[in-house]
Amino acid sequence: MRIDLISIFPDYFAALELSLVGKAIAGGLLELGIHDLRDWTHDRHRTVDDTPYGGGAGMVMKPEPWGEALDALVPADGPRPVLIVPTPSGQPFTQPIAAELAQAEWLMFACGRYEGIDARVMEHARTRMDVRELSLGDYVLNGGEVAALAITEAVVRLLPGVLGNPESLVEESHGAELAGLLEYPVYTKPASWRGLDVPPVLLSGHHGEVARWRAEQARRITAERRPDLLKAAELGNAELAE
Ligand code: 6GU
Repeated sequence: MRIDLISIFPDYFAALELSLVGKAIAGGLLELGIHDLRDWTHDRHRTVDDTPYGGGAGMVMKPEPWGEALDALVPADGPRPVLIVPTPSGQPFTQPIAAELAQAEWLMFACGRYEGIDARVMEHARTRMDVRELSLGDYVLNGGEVAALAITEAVVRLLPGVLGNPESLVEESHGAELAGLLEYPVYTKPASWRGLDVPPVLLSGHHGEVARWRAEQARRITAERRPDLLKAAELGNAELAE
C-alpha cells in the first residue's frame, strides 16, 4: 500500500516512523509520502486560507493550493487513490471502513485546518477519484492531522504481514467484536496485586467457563457503556452494531 498525507503541519506525521507503522515502512509493506500544502502556494506569505463567502467567523482553505497538490500527486493517466478528507462533518469512521480502506492500493489524506476546505476541492476531486469524508466522532479537533494518524494506524495494522501476532486479528473477527460487543477486561501476572485478585475462573484452566465468563463480561460492559451497541448486537444485526 502507498499512503500520501497532505497538510500544512507535515511534522505531525513524524509519529508514523514509530512502532507498527514504522515497521511496515521498514519492511517494505507500506510506502509513505508526506507533503507540505504550502509547497503549492505562489505568494510570499505562502497563503492557504481566506475569509468565508457569506460571512462568519474563521477562515476557509483556498481551493488553488489543494487543486495543484492533487494534480501534482495524482497524474491524470495513472492509478487513482482513495482520497480521505478528515472532517467532523464526515461519515463516522468504523472498523468495517478501516477493513475496506485496507483493500486499497493507494490512500491519500487531505488534512484541512481552520473551518475546512473550500467544498469545490472535494467536488472536483470526486470527478477523478473515490473521495471519503470521514469523522472520528462527535467532537471537534483543530485539524485533520490527528484523525489522519488514527485512520492510518487503524488501516495499516490490517495489512497482511504488519501485525506481529495475526492471531489478534483472528480473535477480533471471532470474539466480542464480531458480536458487536465491547471487549471483556484482561489480566496478567501477578494473580494478586495491591489486594486485588484476578477473577479465579481465569486461573481455573476450564476453557468453556473462561469463554462463558468473558461473554458475560463483554455483555455487562457493553450494557453499561454502549447500550446502543447492545441493542444492535441482540438483533444480531452486525451492520447496526457498526
Ligand atoms: Cl476527522 N476532523 C476534525 N477536524 N475534527 C474531528 C474529526 C475529524 N473527527 C472528530 N473530530
